[in-house]
Amino acid sequence: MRVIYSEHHRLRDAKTELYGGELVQPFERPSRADMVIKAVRNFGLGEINEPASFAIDPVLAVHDADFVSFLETAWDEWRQAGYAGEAMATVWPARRMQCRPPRFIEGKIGYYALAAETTITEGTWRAALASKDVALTGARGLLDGEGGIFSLCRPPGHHAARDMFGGYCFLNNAAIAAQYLRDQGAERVAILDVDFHHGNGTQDIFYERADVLFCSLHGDPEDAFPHFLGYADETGSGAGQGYNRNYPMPPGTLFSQWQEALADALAHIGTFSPQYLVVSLGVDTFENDPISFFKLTTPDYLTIGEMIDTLGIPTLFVLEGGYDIDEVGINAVNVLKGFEG
Ligand code: Q9C
Ligand code: ZN
Repeated sequence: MRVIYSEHHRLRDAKTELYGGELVQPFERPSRADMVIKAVRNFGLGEINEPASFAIDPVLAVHDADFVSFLETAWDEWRQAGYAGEAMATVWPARRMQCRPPRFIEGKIGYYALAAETTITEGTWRAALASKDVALTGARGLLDGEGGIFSLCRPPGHHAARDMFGGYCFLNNAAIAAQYLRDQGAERVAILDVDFHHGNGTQDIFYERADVLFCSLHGDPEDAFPHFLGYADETGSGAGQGYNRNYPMPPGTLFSQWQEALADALAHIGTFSPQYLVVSLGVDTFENDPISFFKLTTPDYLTIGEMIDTLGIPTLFVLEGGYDIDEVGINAVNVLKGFEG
């Protein structure tokens, strides 16, 4: 399986994340991608290619233009305001307040942020642009006839909504790739999100659409980030009714239960019969993940890949989360091994 990877991910190297009331070293850090590419090389998964550069159009096909301009200039505006730290949201348009972006960066960042943990730093925008190029280059490969591709995206994307960043995400790589596949002629595309967290951004982008099916397995929002989306009764709206499926699961969930949810999602995807499948591949479902509460083990990831492969659909794997630095590479590559197996 071909792997798309860019060293530009290093430009996203935040020093701070607001966690448990403290500023800590971010869980989403460059060494994650180092471990994944190392595991790819050790296993000999396939050729590793640099991404092509795409125009901004495929980004604007899923994200609002004002949001994209915000991301582009946020760091400069923050610095111009004279702040010493990384750009971080501290105020939001809460209930019964005006929901519109104000002029000053402090308010603007709150308008476009869905959470406070994710800072914007000097290289963040360039890294996010490279990450979506990694996803789009993978999508291009599927269109050219490849059966499976791994886009080693960093920063991740599935929490980024049409007009919101957060949860370590800025541009929704999986959504951008799925929309690109549609725009290049595919009639139906499915997105399977196996990251521990609900893919709220991807759900948001496709919620009213019947041409892109979204299925997400994740920690119950009652207990897990992003807390305010991801319930089982969110099934799509308008034309999209029935084309969104959530599988929230409780703390301590073992692979036996998780696997049943995956089997159900795969059966649903099979019925939908998409031309392409995009997998939001997070491995923060791992038993030793520092911020999550499922109990998957390293060999379980092989089984996940094997199960996805039974669909027989050309598949783009897009890296999302996974924060146990020592195991993130082995676990991610196990899914791909299982798929190729
Ligand atoms: N108590 C991704 O995996 N904070 N994002 C969680 C836990 C945010 C995760 C706090 C987690 C975002 C792509
Ligand atoms: Zn996650």
